[in-house]
Amino acid sequence: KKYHVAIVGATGAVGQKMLETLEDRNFPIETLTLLSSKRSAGKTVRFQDKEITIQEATPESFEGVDIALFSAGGSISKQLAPEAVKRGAVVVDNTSAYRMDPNVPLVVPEVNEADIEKHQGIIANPNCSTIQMVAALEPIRDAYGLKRVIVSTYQAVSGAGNEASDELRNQSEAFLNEETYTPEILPVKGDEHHYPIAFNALPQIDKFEENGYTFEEMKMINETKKIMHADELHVAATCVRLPIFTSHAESVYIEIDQDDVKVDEFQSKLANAPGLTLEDDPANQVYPTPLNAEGKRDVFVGRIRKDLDQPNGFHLWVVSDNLLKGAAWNSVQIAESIVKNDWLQQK
Ligand code: 11C
Repeated sequence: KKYHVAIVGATGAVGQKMLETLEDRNFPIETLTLLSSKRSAGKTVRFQDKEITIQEATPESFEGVDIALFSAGGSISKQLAPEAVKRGAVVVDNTSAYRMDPNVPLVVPEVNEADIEKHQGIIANPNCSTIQMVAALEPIRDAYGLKRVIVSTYQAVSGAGNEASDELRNQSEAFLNEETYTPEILPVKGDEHHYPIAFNALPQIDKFEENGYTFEEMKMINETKKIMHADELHVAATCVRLPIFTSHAESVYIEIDQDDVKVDEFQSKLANAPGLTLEDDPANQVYPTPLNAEGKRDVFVGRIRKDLDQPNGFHLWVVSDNLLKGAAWNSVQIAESIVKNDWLQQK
């Protein structure tokens, strides 16, 4: 069986990776409809040796669509995802619009694939930095229980879209040429102040909330609890943007429910888990890096150490391509699960 698939936001950083991933995975597509804002409509894109013209997304665009992958910003999802559902499509939404809605499953297939079945038309794809962390935590939680997570992130600019990547490239050139430049996008497009990202580190991703955490940090906290079905888990996050084009890295400190777990046991749980690659051999300087993870679908884990004071504490370093497992690949994985399990209809 083949399906009518639509991508909303086909020209964006994630939309482009969705196209590549559907092609790489040979997803069973009968018809592919590419949708965007009015501004990008009319452009053409190559898919499996065919030129496809991008159309402006309207409610009627979803007539006959089976699966719609949305990645065009929260307001477009709010406006058009219900229209797609009304017309019989299942929506996999890669924005934060519906993630915390109790009627919407928030899914990382390695952690909670079964939640997809309960969908009422929309399934949410989590935030990129959350996805790679929970994929690494799940085998540990499953084996030893999990009490606390404290994460600091080292995030790539492509998380903020193609224009943030352009800003890093242009600023870096200007900086090296000793030319002046005016930051315009980062840390957050539309916020009051902008700071250089080239040769810098910005401890702000998304806007600040009243509690002093940024929205990105609150996404990591709230989404982790929802995906892992663990309201009682303690999670704290500090999210930082670095001058990296692709792949987020994370330093994660965790406390498990057991005191006597050895590092090699812990490593073997991660080495055998789906979607994870263990790269952890300090004697030979083997550990994950963002450049190495780029273009790969797995989540890479290394630098695993026991805390020196806390008997149930471990430190790990988690790296993944933010546009693939963090976005496009996780969405396509959800779509593959829907098709494989025949979960297109709402229960
Ligand atoms: C970033 N994590 O790196 C963000 C991008 O909620 O899907 C992903 C935004 C989201 O800026």
